[in-house]
Amino acid sequence: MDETHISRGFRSKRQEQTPKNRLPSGQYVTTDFPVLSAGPTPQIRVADWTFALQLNGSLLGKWSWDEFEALPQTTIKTDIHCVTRWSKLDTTWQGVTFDDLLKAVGFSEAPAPYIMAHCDGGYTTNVPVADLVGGRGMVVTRYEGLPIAPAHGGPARLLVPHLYLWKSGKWVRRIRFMQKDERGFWESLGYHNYGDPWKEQRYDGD
Ligand SMILES: Nc1nc2c(c(=O)[nH]1)N[C@H]1C(S)=C(S)[C@@H](COP(=O)(O)O)O[C@H]1N2
Ligand SMILES: [Mo]
Repeated sequence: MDETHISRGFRSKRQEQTPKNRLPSGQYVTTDFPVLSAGPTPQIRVADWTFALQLNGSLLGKWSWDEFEALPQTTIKTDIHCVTRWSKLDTTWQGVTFDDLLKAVGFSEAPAPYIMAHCDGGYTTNVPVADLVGGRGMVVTRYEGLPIAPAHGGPARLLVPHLYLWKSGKWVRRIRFMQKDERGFWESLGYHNYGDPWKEQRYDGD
């Protein structure tokens, strides 16, 4: 049996076996990893990379690459869902949970109910803190055990897998706490403010 035959058989079998309750409505399963970026891929050297947590213009914490790598590491396997309708099952990511970031700056709970993620290139996205705590959000630095490719957000991206993937800002450099919710890049351009794939919250008003 040739390899193409095996992999094709494997793929269709796998799609058949995808439980309905694992795929939000309007989504299909893909085995490749499309790249969706609103602008060019920035080339970021880890030697120049820093990551910061901010509140009202003041710095809560800032890490160099080596300092960030020394934070507690968590690995998760999760499905991801893009608003353009592809879903990818069982992706494995490693990085630092939002909970561990808070702990690292001495907070037992978040100082405000919303955050804006600020990314290299100017992309922004807003997320409620409730969707990041309890292990639900991370800043990840490895995909399938390897450094994340630049096109997919390397060296570090936000990962909020239970929301549409536009919330998972690539090249994240700064998370800013906000007392009042503000809209990020796509949220200001007609996409849903929250983006729950299980409720098909694709566009404003869904
Ligand atoms: N900085 C940044 N992050 C981003 C984007 C972007 O354009 N810039 N696109 C978002 C969108 S719309 C999606 S669907 C995912 C795509 O991630 P991927 O390219 O790794 O598949 O990244 C999100 N994060
Ligand atoms: Mo997207």
